[in-house]
Amino acid sequence: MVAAAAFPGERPLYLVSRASLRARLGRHGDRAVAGRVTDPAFLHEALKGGRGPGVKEAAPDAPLLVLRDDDRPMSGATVVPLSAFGERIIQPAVDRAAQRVRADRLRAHFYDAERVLILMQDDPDPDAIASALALKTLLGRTRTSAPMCTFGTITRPENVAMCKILEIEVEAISAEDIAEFDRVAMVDVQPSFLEERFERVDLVIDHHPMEQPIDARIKDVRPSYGATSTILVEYLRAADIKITQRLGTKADLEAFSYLYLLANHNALRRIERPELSHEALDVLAEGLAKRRVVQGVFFSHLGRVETIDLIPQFADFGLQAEGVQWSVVSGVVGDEVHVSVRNVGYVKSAGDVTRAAFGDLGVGGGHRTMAKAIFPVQKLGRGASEPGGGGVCQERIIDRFLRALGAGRPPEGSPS
Ligand SMILES: [Mn+2]
Repeated sequence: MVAAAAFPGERPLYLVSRASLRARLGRHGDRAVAGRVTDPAFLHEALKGGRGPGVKEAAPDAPLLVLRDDDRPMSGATVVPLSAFGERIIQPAVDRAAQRVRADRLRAHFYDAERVLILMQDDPDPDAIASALALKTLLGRTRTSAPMCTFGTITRPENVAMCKILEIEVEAISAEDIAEFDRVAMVDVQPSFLEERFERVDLVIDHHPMEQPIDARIKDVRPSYGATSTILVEYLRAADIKITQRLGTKADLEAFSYLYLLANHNALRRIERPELSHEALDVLAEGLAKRRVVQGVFFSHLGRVETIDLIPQFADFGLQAEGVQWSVVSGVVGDEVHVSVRNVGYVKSAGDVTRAAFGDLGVGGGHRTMAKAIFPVQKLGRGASEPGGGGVCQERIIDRFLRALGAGRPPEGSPS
């Protein structure tokens, strides 16, 4: 099949190889000519004979669109393979249909529940809160029938402030409270990430890689997604009509949109953090240039820094490097080395590894994903505390950290 038209929006003239197809197109009101579509003489004749002003005047410069089984090029024509219809039209439609089924199934599962527990991790972040809010909306629930809960508490002041502004209530509960709910849903977290044990989990929606198999009635874990709230957006879209009709309040959806933006674009970082001075930028530029990535660990020693804040800030940043699971950033403040450690969350505990690596030199420890060590710079050995000893510091920190991680250190010069 070949279609020709002169201008955008103009109806095409179909050049087809079978008379039956021409008849069918004709019955639908389309213009069609049958013949040998690969024969230049036929094309020439067909375009000249084409009724309608556009084609006649434009021939033989009329644009040709060829639709066929393969995408072999054809001179003077744009070829559209039939498979493109599958990729661009059928596949997205199938995805939407599948998502709608998932959303319906999820809502049916919670339909007759008296009280639903929507559980987040111990220190809920904007992604978790947005996801919980989206789920509450999707289920058409209120604060009372589906409270958003955590076993911990929101610690970051900007997250606390944000909840206040958006009038979002996050309840702190304990393990005993689980019994008061007849359904349990987890967002942005998985049962194995929590210390509390559950008799039954109804739903897990998360984007973190699975540490252990998840025992839940419904699970939707997509590690390729940057945020759990992005998964929830698909659910909300799939259930769109019903939501606007009788579910979720406008305020909830507005708060969700705002949080979703934060979770996905990290806009908060820009708002919450002061501007970097030019001196600080120079320090960061050098730290970036001297970075070492060894076995999935981003190392950078910043040398002398004026503000301690720069070290954890840069450690957060290091974790964004491609293929990196750990970020270890150090700097010298006064006569002490400060080391900030971050990890992606599904590896060994940052606190344990940091303590093992530097605990004997001073203090070291922290949480699962964030840790810190502080010790006198002389403790890193000869040369470390002298001017220009940054390289020595870097090397010793790398050695100690990789040993504690159990990764060992590859011989000099081998690819990292
Ligand atoms: Mn998340």
